[in-house]
Amino acid sequence: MRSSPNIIITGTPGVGKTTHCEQLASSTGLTHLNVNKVVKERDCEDGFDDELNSVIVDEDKLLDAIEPDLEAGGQIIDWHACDMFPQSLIDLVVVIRCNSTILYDRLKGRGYSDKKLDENMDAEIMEVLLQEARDSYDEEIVVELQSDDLDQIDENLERIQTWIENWKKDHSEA
Ligand code: DAT
Repeated sequence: MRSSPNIIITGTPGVGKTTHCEQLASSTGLTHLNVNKVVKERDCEDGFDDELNSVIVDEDKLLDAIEPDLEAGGQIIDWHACDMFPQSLIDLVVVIRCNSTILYDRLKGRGYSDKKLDENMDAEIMEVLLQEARDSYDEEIVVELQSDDLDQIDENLERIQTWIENWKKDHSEA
């Protein structure tokens, strides 16, 4: 039994996942599980996609690496995919969304190649991550939150913090 929930914060690159995760971790004491870092540190790479200029992840290795942490609970998973995590270990899935003009500027600012930029813009416009979340988890635990400006970050963090407090109350009474 987990005494603290596991939360996935997912979405297209650039929407604000890491920004949300870092602030949530510092305000709640939960752990920011940055999957990018785990992949590098725990040797979960399975080659490199030259066209997309990004690492290919060995998902089995990644799961093996983080499963004990998920079983312990209190993890905020920061990753641009969500369908690989076992349903039984996930309590909330937050899909962060961003207006496409704003997202374009953020990704351009990161120096993404045109191909990578196009792929990510298409993914956001086609709601790929939202669909993946809805296909992979019960609809009651999937929440879509907008992250175009700083006020929305504050609103989102407040909502998630309240949800965490309620989850902990509900699960301490059992
Ligand atoms: P991700 O982890 O999804 O790739 P990020 O947290 O690194 O995204 O954010 C990308 C950039 O956009 C970063 O410079 C912070 C900025 N940003 C994110 N969410 C924002 C928001 N709601 N308002 C203003 N800037 C935001």
